[in-house]
Amino acid sequence: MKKVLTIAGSDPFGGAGMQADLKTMTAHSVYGMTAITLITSQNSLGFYESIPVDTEMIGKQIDAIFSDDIPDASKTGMLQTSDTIRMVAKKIKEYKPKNLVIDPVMMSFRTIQLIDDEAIETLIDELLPLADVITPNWGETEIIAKMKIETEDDMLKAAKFIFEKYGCAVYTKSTVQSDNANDLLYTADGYYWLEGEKLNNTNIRGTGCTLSSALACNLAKGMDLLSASKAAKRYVTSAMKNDPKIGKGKKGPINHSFDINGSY
Ligand code: PXL
Repeated sequence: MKKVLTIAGSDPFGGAGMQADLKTMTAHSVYGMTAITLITSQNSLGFYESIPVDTEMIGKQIDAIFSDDIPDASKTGMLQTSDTIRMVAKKIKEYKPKNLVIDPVMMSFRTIQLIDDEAIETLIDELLPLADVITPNWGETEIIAKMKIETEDDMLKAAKFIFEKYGCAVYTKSTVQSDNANDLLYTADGYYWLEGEKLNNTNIRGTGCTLSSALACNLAKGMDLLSASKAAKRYVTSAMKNDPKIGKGKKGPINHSFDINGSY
């Protein structure tokens, strides 16, 4: 069985973070492993509080995994502090994980900053150069490329800048104001538009975590980056369309299990 590791935070409501990652891994029939970086208190109504896991303990979780079995792919999610990011970077340099997907979690949409300015700088400087592929959303792509993005041309310019500066492939997601949901994959072999229809769904919580996890699962299974990206986008789109209607809030979760039968 293929194994996939997520190094990410916990969302008790189960829509985002390592809970979304693990559900995605189960839906992809891979064996999920977790190193938890922070614990949050949140639900579909809001984000209340978060506390980072002790830095040494983050390192020890990663040690426990790699000293026993080697994941076929790994992904990182929310890393809240510079100390956390430095520890994760140190462990990545030590274990050199295959198929490393870095979801540079900094911004919710384009407006809400999830980690402080120092952590953003540390993430960009220390983690991005280690990635095989990164999956920034609109706001994160703007921060990393240090430019405003309004058009598809801007997306392409930003992805090219990031690829050339940090040496990682870039999967960047369409802007909210766009009338489609076309994402862009920029790789050493060229760039590809991954076409998608704009959905009017509001249940979009955890879609970024889910996409980066699905991508890691597909890479673990041996798919090439383009096929893995297309399949990951298809999975997230279907999980959004199958709205499980969980919670009172507007931005509810997606249905990670839409294709799991559940009877044994
Ligand atoms: O979607 C980014 C994200 C990732 N991981 C955790 C989160 C969030 C956003 O709230 O809470 C744990």
